Amino acid sequence: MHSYVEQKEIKITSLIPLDLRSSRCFVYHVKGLFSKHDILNLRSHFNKLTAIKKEEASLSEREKLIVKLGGMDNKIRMDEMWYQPWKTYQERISQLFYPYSFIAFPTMIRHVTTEEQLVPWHQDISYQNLLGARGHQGAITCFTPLEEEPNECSTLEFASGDFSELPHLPYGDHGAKIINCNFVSTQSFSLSTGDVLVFGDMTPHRTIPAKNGCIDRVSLEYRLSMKEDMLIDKDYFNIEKGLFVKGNKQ
Ligand SMILES: O=C(O)CCC(=O)C(=O)O
Ligand SMILES: [Fe+2]
Repeated sequence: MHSYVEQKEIKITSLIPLDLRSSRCFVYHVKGLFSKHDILNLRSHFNKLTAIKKEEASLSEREKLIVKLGGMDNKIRMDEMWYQPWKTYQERISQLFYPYSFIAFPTMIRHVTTEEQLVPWHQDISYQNLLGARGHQGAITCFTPLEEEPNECSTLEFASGDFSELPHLPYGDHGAKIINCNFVSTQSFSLSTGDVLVFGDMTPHRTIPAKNGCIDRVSLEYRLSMKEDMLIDKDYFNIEKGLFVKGNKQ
């Protein structure tokens, strides 16, 4: 039983799998999970894809809301390039995350630019619950900034403690916000390019601006599940094999 949110810095040279199953409330700062080159390459890709603004009218209502919150339209999200960093250190990464081997496809790509887009205190399980039968239980998130200086951009803040599911209410355009968020202690991390934050679906977190007040940030949110939690007919990227697959849960 964990009585606190784990705050551990893990070096990628470790081949010991992260302890991801004993609690759904943890956060790890994994240093150098991805190659800096891959991450900056993805950032250039992002810049190219977003250089031409898409006509709002061609988007579905769901896409419009995602875009309003800083997310990207489906065409950009469907690009398989976003999974490339997982292939470079494939073997050691898949050992580190085992048995979380399936990343939901497509992934969330977020460009936070305004205060309204700062995500309020929440647990990811509450967003998964909003998806009903198409939501995942027990998924873990791998927050990955596509930035050269992540500490000069908005980041995530985490509540310390061991929490079960907390009551949420909708907040502005955001689907869920923890009602009582007077947390006793919180923590944030100093990230370098290629570092990620890995956390459970019960870990309370929110977006905060950088120390210098800057909000602007591009990041990816990979959500990983175990084989038994995959949804039927949903697409995933299998990190052990480096291939896209369909979920086959009955
Ligand atoms: O990118 C952000 O600021 C919020 C991300 C988040 O809540 C998540 O990845 O679960
Ligand atoms: Fe979240």
